[in-house]
Amino acid sequence: METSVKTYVALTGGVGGAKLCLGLTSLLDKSKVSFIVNTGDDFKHLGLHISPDLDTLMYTLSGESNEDLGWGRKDESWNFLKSFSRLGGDSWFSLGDKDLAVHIMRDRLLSKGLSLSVVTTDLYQRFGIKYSVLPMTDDRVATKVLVKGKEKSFQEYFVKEKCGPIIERVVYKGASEASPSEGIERLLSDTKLSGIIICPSNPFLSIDPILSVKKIKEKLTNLDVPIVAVSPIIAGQSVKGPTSKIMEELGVKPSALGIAEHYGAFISGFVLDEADRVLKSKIESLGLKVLVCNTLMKTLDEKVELADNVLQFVSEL
Ligand code: FO1
Repeated sequence: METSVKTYVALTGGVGGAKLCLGLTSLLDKSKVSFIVNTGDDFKHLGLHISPDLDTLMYTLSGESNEDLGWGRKDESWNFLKSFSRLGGDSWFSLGDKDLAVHIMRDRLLSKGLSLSVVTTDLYQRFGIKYSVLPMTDDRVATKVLVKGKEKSFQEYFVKEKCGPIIERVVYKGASEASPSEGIERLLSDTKLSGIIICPSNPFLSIDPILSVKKIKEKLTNLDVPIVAVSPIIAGQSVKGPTSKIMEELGVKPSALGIAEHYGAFISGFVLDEADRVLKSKIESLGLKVLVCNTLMKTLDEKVELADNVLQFVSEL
């Protein structure tokens, strides 16, 4: 496949998205693929700025991710958390010792007045990652869920309450005032840009927060390149996390079809798993081109294979 004069941008958040990003980086060098990452999950904990999705991608691309947990760092120790908890400290959000070092470093850099984009580039370089990875905004956008008419902070719902409460709506606080982070305009104005890949991340918790930044959505909508989304749902089940549960609660079909309908005309192509082949014609009837392939990325080979299939699909649109 000819990719020498083409560049791609992937939108991602969470572990499923990071897996496809790893596949993409195995095929494309740093001049050909860049990443825009959800920061709606960011919050302050123990006085530190935590950016879960930026860190999940950073740990994944650097081979540092804790694959058992799906977040945090491999070979982690928990001395801080245990000692802190013994002193009566808050321990519902588990900060490992190695992970904590990253949050402290991020916080120190941010407190010097540097933007989240600059700090992210700095941290990624310290992890040996040369790819361009941009938080969706340098402003504060906070994902909140509405439970019994009341807004709840995302991490409280997701981690403390293990996604138990039934949610009525998801809102992105601050989105209307937020601007795209430094660098996004340049990335999306690249004349070599040949496709946008929406990773198999939760649309409501990971992708919509990115699209809630008006200028990002506008810019993407007006681009003349294919936008392809990969389903995070296989056979009606989330590969990881609460996507299908949330979809049901929000009145959206918990299936690849529901995901395709959700993105609708914003995308031009949709990738779904072999297990969902029966949905192909229904999704095509939405006016989308459809690729059916294996989307379950258990091994590195499967991540690379899916990335390759997606790039091929984009080039044919
Ligand atoms: N997820 C959990 O389910 N439990 C945790 O204790 C937890 C700690 C944690 C610490 C740092 C970090 O960057 C992420 C962490 N996550 C934890 C994951 C995270 O809250 C969510 O998976 C994402 O926000 C959803 O993409």
